[in-house]
Amino acid sequence: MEIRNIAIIAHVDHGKTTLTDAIMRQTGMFDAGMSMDTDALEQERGITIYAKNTATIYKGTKINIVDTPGHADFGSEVERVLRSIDSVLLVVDAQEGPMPQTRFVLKKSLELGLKPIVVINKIDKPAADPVKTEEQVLELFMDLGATDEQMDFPVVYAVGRDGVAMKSLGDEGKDIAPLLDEIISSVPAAGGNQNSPLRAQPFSLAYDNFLGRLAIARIYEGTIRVGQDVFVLTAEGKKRSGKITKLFGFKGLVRAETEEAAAGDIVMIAGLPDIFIGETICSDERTEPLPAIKVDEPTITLDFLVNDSPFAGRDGKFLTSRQIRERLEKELEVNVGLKVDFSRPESFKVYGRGELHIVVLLENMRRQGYEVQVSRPQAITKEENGLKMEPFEEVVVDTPSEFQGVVIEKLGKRKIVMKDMESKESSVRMVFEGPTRGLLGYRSEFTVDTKGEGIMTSRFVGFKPHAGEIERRATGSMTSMASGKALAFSLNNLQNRGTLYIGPGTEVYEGMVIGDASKGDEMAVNPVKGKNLTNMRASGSDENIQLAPPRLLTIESGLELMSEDEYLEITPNVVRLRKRILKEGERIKNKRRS
Ligand SMILES: Nc1nc2c(ncn2[C@@H]2O[C@H](COP(=O)(O)OP(=O)(O)OP(=O)(O)O)[C@@H](O)[C@H]2O)c(=O)[nH]1
Ligand SMILES: [Mg+2]
Repeated sequence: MEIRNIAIIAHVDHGKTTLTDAIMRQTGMFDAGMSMDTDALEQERGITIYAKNTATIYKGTKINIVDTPGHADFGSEVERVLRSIDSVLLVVDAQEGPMPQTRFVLKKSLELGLKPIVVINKIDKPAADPVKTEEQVLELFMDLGATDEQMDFPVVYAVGRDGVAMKSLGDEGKDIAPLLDEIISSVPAAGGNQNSPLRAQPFSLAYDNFLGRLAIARIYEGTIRVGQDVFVLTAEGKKRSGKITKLFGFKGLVRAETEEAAAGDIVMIAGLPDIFIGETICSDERTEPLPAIKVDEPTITLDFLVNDSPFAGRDGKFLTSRQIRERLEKELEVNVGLKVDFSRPESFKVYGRGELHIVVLLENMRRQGYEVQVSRPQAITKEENGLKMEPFEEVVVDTPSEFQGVVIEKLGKRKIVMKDMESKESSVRMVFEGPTRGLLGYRSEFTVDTKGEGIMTSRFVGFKPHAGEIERRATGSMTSMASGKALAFSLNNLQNRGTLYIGPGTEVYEGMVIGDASKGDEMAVNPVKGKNLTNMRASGSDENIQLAPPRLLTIESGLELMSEDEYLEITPNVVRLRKRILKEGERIKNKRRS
């Protein structure tokens, strides 16, 4: 059977998964309601986190599809996938037009010599302008130095949500067939000599409790079989041997066990417990290894510690250092961008590709019953030729024009400078560049400053010379000096002095941070203090107290808000911020000492 290998790429939310789902449904692989976004966290957040493989059969041709995540934190995963397929569907929202991640994934595709199929999607949106979007896409191709052949890309128009695609804008949309036909006719058939010795290369990893680590690999030459003895070659010229114990193809959402697979196909391989991205699996040890696949370096780091707050163990199942260690080791089996330093006994240093990358790991851990506390994320620095280097990001901001000033000012203070600006009617798009360090902790402030109307995306662009000191906004914490249940009476007095993270009835402990102090000073407060009796008679009951809704902490906002001398305590049900040193007296002494 002929094979086509494609990836679906786009900016976040432009409709990749919806389109993939429609293809799978209409080719009989999915029942109604099934989606590629199978992960609980993906469903909750409405975004794709993990690139996923699937396949379908259309008019007698097998189409292997990789649905990729659009969020920039997962961009390196997309890059790896692109190495292993033959064409991409570049999906562009007809209302938003090309966005930063559109540019990034297109650039990578063009560099790899791929010839994309452009899908102008969501043409049903009220302000959709498919013609203009197509022009912008063409400009983007030119900008990125596309070859003449790449510039001559086929275009398909779609309403992915309704499962319809059209070759021309005037056509009646009936089903997704026009897109599938385009894939069959313009994506080159996956080639490779099936009779040559085997050469395959993993581009993604998976894990199975019984089978251990699994490699998702593209077969470039030859045939792979269950029971086959193979060699694994690394780019550095190292060699190991192994045996294939199981093979799976993809079919809708299930993995379909198979005995053998041949050049051109994408399969999941079991039996190679220490296999890694980019290695070459081959049958003849004299084989030339395939060009390595680069795995991007981490950009931020933070410590994972055993939760030692007074409330530790209240709702988690897994608390110990050993349990956390084992969980992290398991994560490393599949999470390619992640690194962990286990060398210190009291805490594990975790390195990741961005805030969301870390948030997803923590969110998954708490759902699985873990408790952990973490330190404030920091950008990684390194030395290069005697120069101190740090990660830089490109930041793209779309905001109503009235907020332009405050955004430029705040980012400027964080050493993030504007490179480009483009005004539209009442909004403006600005492009900035600056250190990741400056961006950490800014997102929630941005949301407030732009009254929730601003959109900010950022993408790692590389390590650059250290940008110098950044003065952090002086936020103080309101820290509880007592333990007990917070009372509306005392919260009422405190809410004028900052933003509270807790509401009445919340149990607090000494050293727990219950809010931020707007004046910027550290405040020790007593949220459990009730009023005395004479007062109560005089001023009526608690019911009269009007409290503003608290700003409940999430893992994301907690990581942003926390200070250097704090930990974020994460349990299955609660996220709390706390001082590293719980007792106020000791904190003050410690501060004096340092
Ligand atoms: N109006 C309209 N909305 C659509 C269409 N296709 C998808 N959507 C909506 O757009 C949102 C994002 O769709 P997804 O398919 O999850 O987008 P995605 O590109 O996979 O997103 P990420 O994987 O997170 O980058 C969802 O709310 C969809 O219902 C469409 O054709 N028209
Ligand atoms: Mg998606």
